[in-house]
Amino acid sequence: MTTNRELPGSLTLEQLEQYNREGFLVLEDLLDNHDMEAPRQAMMQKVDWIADELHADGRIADKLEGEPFKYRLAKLFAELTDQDFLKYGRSWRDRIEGYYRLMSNPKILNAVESLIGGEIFANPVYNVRPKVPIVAAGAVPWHQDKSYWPDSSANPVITVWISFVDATLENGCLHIKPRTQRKKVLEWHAETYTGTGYTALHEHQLGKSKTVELPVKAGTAILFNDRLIHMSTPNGSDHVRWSVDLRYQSTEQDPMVQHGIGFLARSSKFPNRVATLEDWLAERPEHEG
Ligand SMILES: O=C(O)CCC(=O)C(=O)O
Repeated sequence: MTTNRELPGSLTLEQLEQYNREGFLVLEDLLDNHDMEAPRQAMMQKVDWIADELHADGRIADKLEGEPFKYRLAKLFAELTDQDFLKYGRSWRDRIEGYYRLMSNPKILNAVESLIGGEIFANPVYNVRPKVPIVAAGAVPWHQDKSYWPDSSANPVITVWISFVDATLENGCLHIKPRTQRKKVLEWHAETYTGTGYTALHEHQLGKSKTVELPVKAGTAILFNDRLIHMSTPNGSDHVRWSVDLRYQSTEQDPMVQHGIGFLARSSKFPNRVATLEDWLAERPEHEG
């Protein structure tokens, strides 16, 4: 492994080269249990709220409080429909402390710094994804993320996708098309299969590019940019495929306020302006000191 101490951030030269050539990079075990604890608590808090509501509405008899993280949400909805689930959204973007802790995690920011430098803005588009077996919208069609913000000048936007349980072929891990990050943004359509309006590409637009399946252990991060073509398959398991996809860009770029309020996550030029938890909870993109 070549290490080069002159390089900013935590990635090695080989990792940078792999990212630049293939358009993605897998960082095995980037996060440990300690890093994952606060965001996992945030996910469990939301599941508590959902269980309380379903119980109060008489939809479930048991809130299944003792069920492990991996199973509880799947079991809560086992006798309900995917429409019941989609009431809570196909992915979640709540402002709960654990998500700020995750998005500000230095291990993540160090890796991102290698790609875009040390002035880092956390893009407003971040998703907590509880991919539940019964919900068709858990599977995401082939797409480029850029199709969700075609008019934004922000480039590149880096996705950091992190699994919170082992992501497997059975529970619907990520699949990507290497080297497609250099493609222009392809014409997309809204899929009709899940009814939730994912942007999607037709099979014929994928050309002959090969597919790489990315089963990964919990705590592993997959980095890619917003032109790389990717998808995920349905969850055929008995548990939830929990993951998050976070996004980062350089501070000079369009903050994409039409998608929400992101925040200044790291700055060596203006360290006092980095958003605190309180700023983030109040939807302030920077700390005003
Ligand atoms: O997590 C998934 O299943 C899909 C993620 C995705 O499409 C994304 O991060 O852009």
